[in-house]
Formats: sequence, C-alpha cells, structure tokens
Amino acid sequence: MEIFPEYICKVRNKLSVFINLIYNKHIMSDLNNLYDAVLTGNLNLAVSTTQEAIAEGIAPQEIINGYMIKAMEEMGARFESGKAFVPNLLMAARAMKGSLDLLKPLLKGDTSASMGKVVIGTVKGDLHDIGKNLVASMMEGCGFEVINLGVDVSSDKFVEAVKEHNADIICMSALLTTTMNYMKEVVAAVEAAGLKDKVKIMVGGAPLSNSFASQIGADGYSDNANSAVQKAKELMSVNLN
Ligand code: B1M
Repeated sequence: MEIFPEYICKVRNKLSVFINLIYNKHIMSDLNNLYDAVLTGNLNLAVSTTQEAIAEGIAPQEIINGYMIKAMEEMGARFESGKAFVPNLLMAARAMKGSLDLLKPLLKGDTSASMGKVVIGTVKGDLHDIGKNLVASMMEGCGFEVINLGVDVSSDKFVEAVKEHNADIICMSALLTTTMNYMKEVVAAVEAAGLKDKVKIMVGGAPLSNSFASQIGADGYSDNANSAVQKAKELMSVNLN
C-alpha cells in the first residue's frame, strides 16, 4: 500500500516534465512564428505572436534580439543576394514596427529623474529608422529625455535641436555606406556652432565601427541599443565630473 503514493508521485513528476516540455516547445514555436512573420512581412502574425509572447512573460529583449533582428539580418542577406527586393524590405519593416509598437511600453523603466537629454536622428539621405527608434526607446526606458528628430536629418537640424533643448548628447544613426560620411559634417557643424564642449556625440548603425567614430571626432560608438545606453550613461558621468 505504501508503494501507491510513491507511484503517484513519480507519475506526477513525469507528467510535469512532459507538460513543461510541451509548454517550452509551444513558446519556441510561437517565437519562430515571429521570425517568419517579419521575414515574410506578415503584420498580423507579427502582432498576434508578439501579443502571445508578452502574455507568456517573455522578456522584450529576447523577443527583439533573438527573433526580430535575426529575421531582419536574414532579409538583408536575401536582399544582397538578389533573393529579396525593396517591397520585401518595406513589408518586413512594417511587420517589425507593428511588433515593436507593442514592446516599446515594456522597455520603459520606472524612472523619475532625467539622466540627461538626448537628441537622436538618422542622418541626411538615410531613411532607415527601426534601429534608431529602438535606441530611442531604450534610452527613454533608462531615464533619458529623448528628442527624436526622425530620418533624413540635416546638420542644421541637429544643431538647432541641441540649442533649443539644451541637449547633453547627440545620437546619430546611419545604415548606408553612402550616408555614414554625413556624420562628419554634423560633427563639423556642432564644432562651428561652438557646441562641441557642451554636447557629446554618439554614432551607431550597421556599417559603422569604433575606428570610424574616432576618425570623425565622435565621442562614442555602439553597435546595439543596449550598449548605446551604457555608453550614454558613461558619457553623462564624464559630463558631471
Ligand atoms: Co535598406 N539597406 N535600403 N531598407 N535595409 C540595408 C541597410 C542593407 C545593408 C541591405 C543589404 O544590402 N544587405 C543595404 C545597405 C548597403 C550599404 O550601404 N552597404 C540597404 C540598401 C542598399 C537600401 C536601399 C539603397 C535599397 C534601394 O532602394 N535600392 C534603400 C535606401 C533608402 C534610404 O535610406 N535612402 C533602402 C531602403 C530600405 C527600406 C526603406 C525599404 C527599409 C527600411 C525601413 C525603415 O527603417 N523604416 C530597409 C531595410 C528594412 C533594410 C534592412 C533589411 C534592415 C534594417 C533594419 O531595420 N535592421 C538592412 C539590412 C541589414 O541591416 N542587415 C538594409 C534592424 C535594426 C534593429 O538594426 O538598424 O542595424 P539596425 O540598428 C541596430 C544597430 O545598428 C544599432 O542599434 C540598433 C539596435 O540594435 N544602431 C545604433 C542603429 N542606429 C544607432 C544609433 C546609435 C547607436 C546604435 O546612436 C548612438
């Protein structure tokens, strides 16, 4: 008779392992749906899968970095090899934005004091804004006040915004090898306006590197949204000393 409860216990444990396995597989397949949704530009699937993932308590960072950015990388590779075209890029971007809109509020932290003011924009000639908006959301989430100037931003606009908002940091984004050099013009314009000692300049975007950032006289470079926040904090503490 004593064997019976032990037997029930073993069965119960086996069952719970089995249920966990199914449950985890369910989560995995959901997020793989998100990868597919971004890649195929399926906005509805991207939104519904993101809603499910949020309801399951999956961290926004995991959803973004583990699935959406990977899908975008694959889209870029397909575009480069002639297997995808501009309409495919646009549809993928639309699906990713739909999903990011749901995740943005979750990136916001509970911060009352401002860490500093950031003016952010994609430089003149460049229309890519997904990565830049991700950086903006992360900065906001970590307590920075963010003034988002959008895309195709000229050096004049950056300088005006710094003056108007008394900004501490400029964040520039560029995704094209043809537009990244414009960043140098922005640095020169900031210098010409006599603001170089007042505002720190950060740059980011896929074709950039640390050495490019130093070459153009920027104060910081980061290759993703998380490290951009870290760098901004670092630069602010330098400012405060
Ligand atoms: Co275009 N595109 N695109 N595109 N596009 C790329 C960039 C490309 C690499 C694709 C490829 O060939 N493999 C290629 C550039 C090649 C090059 O210059 N070497 C390219 C091209 C050629 C073009 C066009 C010229 C195509 C054409 O018309 N023939 C054209 C240019 C238009 C223009 O800007 N004037 C074009 C257009 C477009 C769309 C408009 C259709 C669309 C953008 C839609 C939008 O953004 N609203 C698009 C897309 C979607 C892409 C890819 C596929 C994806 C970009 C993306 O959103 N990635 C891209 C291929 C790729 O990147 N692999 C490609 C996801 C995003 C989260 O990552 O933007 O890298 P990312 O941001 C990261 C980091 O870089 C960093 O943090 C972010 C988060 O981790 N970061 C910063 C970014 N900005 C930062 C700023 C900071 C700090 C960090 O401040 C401090």
